[in-house]
Amino acid sequence: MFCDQTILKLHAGIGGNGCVAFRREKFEPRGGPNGGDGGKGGNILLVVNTALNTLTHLDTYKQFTAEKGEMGKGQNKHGRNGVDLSLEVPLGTLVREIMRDNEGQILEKREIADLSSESKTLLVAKGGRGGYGNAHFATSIRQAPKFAELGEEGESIEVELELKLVADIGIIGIPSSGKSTLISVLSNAKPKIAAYPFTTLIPHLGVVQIDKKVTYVVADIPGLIEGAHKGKGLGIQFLKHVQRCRLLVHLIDPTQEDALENFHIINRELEAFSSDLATKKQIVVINKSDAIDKPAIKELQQVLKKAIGRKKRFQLSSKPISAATTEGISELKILLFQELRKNPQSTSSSHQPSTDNLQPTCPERSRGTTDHLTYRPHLDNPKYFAAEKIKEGLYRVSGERIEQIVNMSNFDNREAMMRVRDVLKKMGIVKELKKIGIQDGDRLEIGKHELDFQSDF
Ligand SMILES: Nc1nc2c(ncn2[C@@H]2O[C@H](COP(=O)(O)OP(=O)(O)OP(=O)(O)O)[C@@H](O)[C@H]2O)c(=O)[nH]1
Ligand SMILES: [Mg+2]
Repeated sequence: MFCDQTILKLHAGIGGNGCVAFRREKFEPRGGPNGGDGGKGGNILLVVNTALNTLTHLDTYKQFTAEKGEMGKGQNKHGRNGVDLSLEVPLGTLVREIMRDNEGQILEKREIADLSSESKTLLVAKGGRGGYGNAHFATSIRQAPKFAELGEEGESIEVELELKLVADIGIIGIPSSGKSTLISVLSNAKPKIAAYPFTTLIPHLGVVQIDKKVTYVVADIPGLIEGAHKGKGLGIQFLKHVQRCRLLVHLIDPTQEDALENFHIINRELEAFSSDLATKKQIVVINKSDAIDKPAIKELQQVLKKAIGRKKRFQLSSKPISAATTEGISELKILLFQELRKNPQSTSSSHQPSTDNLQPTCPERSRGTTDHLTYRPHLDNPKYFAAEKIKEGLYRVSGERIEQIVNMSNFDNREAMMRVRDVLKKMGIVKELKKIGIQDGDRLEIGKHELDFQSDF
């Protein structure tokens, strides 16, 4: 089954709790704290695998959770980090974050990455930090802390993945014209080939090697028939993928009854689907030259030439090919390469083979290098916080660092609570809250907790 769109819920791993422990040695019965830190929760990564051409393998599951971090141990032993979960996606996968309202209705979809280059990895959900063990909190005043931090929850995100095949060239033509045979001799792709129409049910991508460094990608676009744009056959679901190609190869099957009418049918379908497709350059190539005699081929060439007339976007290849015997294939490889050089930019803006499009599409919310993109929902200055009055008696403080500390604190532990108060004071949050009018006994929301405000904070 071909799936080019899916929605997934991703939960990165929770961090391991920090440990509360004290040194117990023979001659040192009241040794210092030595509880180790918890391990980090596993991240979730989206990793491009160029051998894939569908999202079906992810669509079956819908939910993914990365491994949690292990708890810290005594003797300052760090808990093991959770293993990262790598989800493989095909080249050309668009990633959008989905925001929902309280009723679960989709409010907004925000594009966060376009995985259109090989060796792309997107860190889409970051694992939680491991909690500090009590050894971390020892100070000259607090020599024996009896608390440790809890592990931080991993990020959760709902994403929509949409596959837009990234091929430089799309091979089109009516069923059984030899598209799969052609891609199998041009490139490393090995699609199924057979003498009946609709043998190929999903597009196949293949890399054509010109020399060691120069390659281009071709895609076999199956299922185009009359009425495809109205949903007939398989064609409609693949036409959008053709939009990203820079060039089309239109294969003509001279053994079928009305080769010219078939040529028109395919073009009408493209035009009916989108005006963008109707302007894409087409190299028209007669296939199966081995199956028909030379005069008949010449005659067909004349007919096609006449039909094309002066329309510049069509170019009839002077050399017919035989995908079966490979006659004319090396010349076609070179011709296509030269044509691609003449059309460096895709007519649809989404695919550029340079590294320029490796930058995240939402830069203010993402960090990235050309090799490894990171999507981080909060990129605030960690020390930044905002204090606001929600209504009489209820205030809220938000900010990455303070929320992290509160969420990782064990509210059942008095000492842990005292540390939270210390941090609130040190970060200037208490002062700010007083400025905006907070009173003793008012409720204060921070992260996932609510606490009572006291002026001796
Ligand atoms: N004689 C001859 N037969 C060919 C040639 N190319 C393909 N064929 C045959 O034509 C039939 C259809 O070939 P495919 O490559 O499966 O055609 P397709 O366009 O991918 O067909 P669909 O996937 O069904 O759309 C097969 O039996 C092939 O062996 C050729 O150059 N010469
Ligand atoms: Mg095929």
